[in-house]
Formats: sequence, structure tokens, C-alpha cells
Amino acid sequence: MNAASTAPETLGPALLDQLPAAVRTPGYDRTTLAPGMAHLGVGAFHRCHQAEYTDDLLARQFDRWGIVGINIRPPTLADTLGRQSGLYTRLIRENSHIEARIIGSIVKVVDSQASAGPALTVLSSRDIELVTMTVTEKGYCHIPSSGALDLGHPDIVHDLANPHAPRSVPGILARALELRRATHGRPLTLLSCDNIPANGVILETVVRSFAERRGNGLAEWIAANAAFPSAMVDRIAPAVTQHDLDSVEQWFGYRDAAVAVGEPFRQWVIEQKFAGRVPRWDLVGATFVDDVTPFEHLKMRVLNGAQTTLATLGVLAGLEHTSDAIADPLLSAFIRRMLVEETLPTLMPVPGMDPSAYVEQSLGRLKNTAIRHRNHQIATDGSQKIVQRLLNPIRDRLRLGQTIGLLSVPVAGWMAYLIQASDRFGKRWPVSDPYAGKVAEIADATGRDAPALASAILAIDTIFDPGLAANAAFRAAVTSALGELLSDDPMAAVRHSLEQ
Ligand code: CS2
Repeated sequence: MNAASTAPETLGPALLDQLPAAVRTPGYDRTTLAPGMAHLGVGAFHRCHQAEYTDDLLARQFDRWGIVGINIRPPTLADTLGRQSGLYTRLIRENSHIEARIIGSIVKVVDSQASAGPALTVLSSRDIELVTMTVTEKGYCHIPSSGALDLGHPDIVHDLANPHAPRSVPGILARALELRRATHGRPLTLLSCDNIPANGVILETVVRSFAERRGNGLAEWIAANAAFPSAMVDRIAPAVTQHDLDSVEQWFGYRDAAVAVGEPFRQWVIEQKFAGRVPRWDLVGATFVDDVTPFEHLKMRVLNGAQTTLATLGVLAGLEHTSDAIADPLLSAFIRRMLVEETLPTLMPVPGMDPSAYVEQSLGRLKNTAIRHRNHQIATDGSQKIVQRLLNPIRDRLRLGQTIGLLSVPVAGWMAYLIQASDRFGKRWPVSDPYAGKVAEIADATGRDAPALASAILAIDTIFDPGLAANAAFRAAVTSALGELLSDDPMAAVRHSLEQ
């Protein structure tokens, strides 16, 4: 590095051969890497997951699989990853252990926040054979309880009226496929990497429902020329903070505005259903399978279920991070019993995995103090998460006449979290959730009466399917936990559930 200058240099191709030995650099010649796939939603998770797997693969079997990273929502990429030619530092952290590596698989970034044009140019290009995406649960514009396209969603209403200038993910993908059909006609694999059950099915449903409304044979063309495999993705990679950026500068002597931080564990299980060529991620630790469902249930109900539970109950207990919540003796006892006694029996056999061992491993992962995963971050968009993480296992248990006293507590936790963000409860914390307004309206109209609050929230049928909402045992468990969670001693709900 330039010893004469005082300010540290910014990461970029010119710096690669001057980095400290502790920072691993890409094991292939990036200058010859051509783009073959696009990714929508370049956040911390993508940089710690799909981009790292791809980087591993390029070092092992070099091919035309450079990634074009596209953001259609904030933040913009040009000033961070763009300035660094797509290079960034991926830190793996576990308690005091740190491992740093430069990832080189993102060859180009595209900002398409102002209009879909730049995204459509990439997605419709003949060079792009695959599009992966992490657009968050709400990006699919589906109804959480049914998986159908939400035709009342303002972005869908807009896109159906303006199909050439879409702003929703389904609208943009449908338009990209339409452009592909009109130009070169090449097939496309669309691989969702979001944490929603049957994510490929949901993606296919929303894109095809949108295309059907467009007419003109587009839905039929998509059925014949596109594939929507489902996938289970896993690695805890919280939002990056200024502290992370400063740490890289302090430890390694260069500046990087696109650092990503993750835990050591990673997993990727992909349904083998492709429209054409895809990268051989199976050579570098991913698993290609015929059915991802058992893997999905395991991950969403155990790891994500625990995270959502610790997040909302953690906030109610005044705790900042997952690792703080799991260090609390009461919450730690609760989470283990909930997973072992109520969640585990709902899981189907998972090929090659032992669900009991997975529970223990997950609890260990959540204790990692170097991963500063804020409870409020995990509680964000809870309405889009609780169906797969909590309500589906509850429904499975009720069907078999089993107890649901523990799993109902975090459901009430989610309600209490949103209720207390309302004016009526003094806006205890800011929240971000598509249903925050609806719950606040209910709270403002209802006041502190837990049975009335629970009843009104359970009536939101896009989250709670009516059969579940009508179940007496579930209603009673949620209502009683909610009453306690809204009291001056919120953890009484947790203590009492453990006494049952
Ligand atoms: C978290 C997930 O914020 C959240 O919803 O539960 O991002 C979680 O960390 C990942 O699914 C782990 O793979």
C-alpha cells in the first residue's frame, strides 16, 4: 500500500496483491470472468451466501458465472460495491475468531431504484441464464397465509396498469421474461433465495399470475421456458454496521464500504429443476435435491423460529441482540423447551440430517457473541415470517391434538411487539412491518383489553387462516400470553408457559 499517504486506500483490483496475508484473495483470474447470472437484492446475506459459494466454485471450476448485482430498492450500490469493482471483504466471525476473505464473484453492479429500466436490460440479456434473488419476504407481493399474488398490493395494481414500467418484483420479472421472449427467446432459471416456504412455488405463482393477467400467451411461454426451483438458504449475516467497516480498516489497513459479516455455518439446498445451465454449486458444499420441503421446515421452524421468538421476547425483556436474549436464563430455558417439546415433533425426516442435533447446533449458533444481530432487525416484517416459523408448526400440532402452549407465546410476542409501537401504547419503539399500521389501528381502537386485541388481530385472515384463528386452544393460549406480555412483568408469560 502507499506508505506516503495518510488515508488508507479503498479496496479495489489494484489493491488485491498488496493486502495483508491474513486476508485471502480470489483464487482465480477475475479479469477474465464474464457475467452469466444476475442477483436481485445485493444485501449482507447475498454477499455472505450465494456470492461466496460462487466464489468457491470459480476457484474450483472456472466458468462464465460472474454475478451482476442489481438493487431495485435502497441502498444504492454504485458508491460502495461499484467503486470497488464488485470486490468486498467477507468476514466470518465466531466469538473471538475472525476470518477475512475478499470475494470476487460480483463482476458488476446495477442500480435500478429510480426505474426498472437498468434491471430489465440485465435480466433480459441473452448472457444471463439464471437470476437468483433475496428480495425479502414482502418482495413477492404474496398473501402470506395462502401464497397467492396479492392483487390489491399497490405495486401490483400499479404494474398491471403500467406493465412496461414495473416496480414490483413480480412485475419486473414478468416484463423481463416478456422481453426475453420478444428478443432471443432463451430460457431462464429464477432461483429464490428468500426465507419463505416453497419459495420457488411462491415465485412461480406470483410471476405467472401476473403474466396471466397480462395475457398474450406470456404465462404459457413462461411455463415452457422458465424454471422456479425452491431453495433453502442459511447463514446468519446481520446488517453491517459502521463498526464493522471501521474494524476492517483497523485490522487490515484498507477501507471497504461493502464489508459483509457472517457466522461460520452455511447451508444451501436447491431443488434440481433448472431451465438450462446453472453453476455447479454442489461441488462446493451446496446440495441439489428433488424436494427441499423437509430441509425448509427444519430450518424455518428451528433456527428461524428460535430467532423470531428470541427477537420479540428479547425486545420485550429489554435485550438488544439475539446473543443477549439467549444468554438470559429464562429465555434460554424457554427456547430449548419450545424447540425440543413442540417444534421438533412436527418435523418430517430430513435426508442426511439429524433434527435433534440440528436443534443443539442452532442453539449454539445463536450464542455467537461476535454476531451482533439486533432483535429489532429480526422482528422486522414479522407478519411475513410468523406463518412459516410459528403458525405452521402450531397448525400441525393442533391437527394431531398436541399442546401448543409454548409456541403460542412468541405469536403473542409478535402481537405485543407491534401493539406497543402504536400511539395508544406510547410508541415504545419504531417498527417496520407491512401490518404495523393495521395492528396500530386495532390497538388505538381497542386499548389494553388483551382478549379484544387478540381477537381483532387473529381476524387478519391474510396472516391467520380462519381455521387456525377459530381454534379455541390457540385463541386461549395467545390471549393469556398477550395479557401478560403487555403487563409490567412481560416475562411472566414465559415463566408461566414453562410451568404448564
Ligand atoms: C433472520 C434471518 O432477520 C431474519 O428474519 O431470522 O435473516 C436469518 O438470520 C437467516 O434466515 C439465517 O439463515
